[in-house]
Amino acid sequence: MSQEQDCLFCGILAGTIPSEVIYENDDVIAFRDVAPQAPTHVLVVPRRHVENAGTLTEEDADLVGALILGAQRVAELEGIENPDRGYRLVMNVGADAMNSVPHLHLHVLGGRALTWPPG
Ligand code: DGP
Repeated sequence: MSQEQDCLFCGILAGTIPSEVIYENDDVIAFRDVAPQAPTHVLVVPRRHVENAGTLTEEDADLVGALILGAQRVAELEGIENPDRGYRLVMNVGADAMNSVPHLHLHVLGGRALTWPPG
């Protein structure tokens, strides 16, 4: 698993920066966002350092699947998987999207009715 020096989420993955981990497997880790925007706000993060969705290549297709399946698992664990209610998955890419941490992550937001557009 690649680690980048000075990467916040690589630090969380290495255990040197604390976080509230709610799920992990060989490919991804999921922990609560430090500034939650909804009752459930969890970040699903690949163990391998990738900058963002804009830098993914065809070789990363399995990794993208692992992120989505990780998000499904998070939804189940958080009790927000009910398809009549649902939840939101978000990936921010770059400055215009206010992407603040340059290590790929999928936001899982739910537990209340969310507005659209987000702002
Ligand atoms: P983005 O804007 O998509 O790059 O989202 C980055 C998210 O990371 C943001 O919602 C806040 C969260 N975050 C930033 N620093 C920390 C931290 O140290 N711990 C945790 N758990 N989350 C963090």
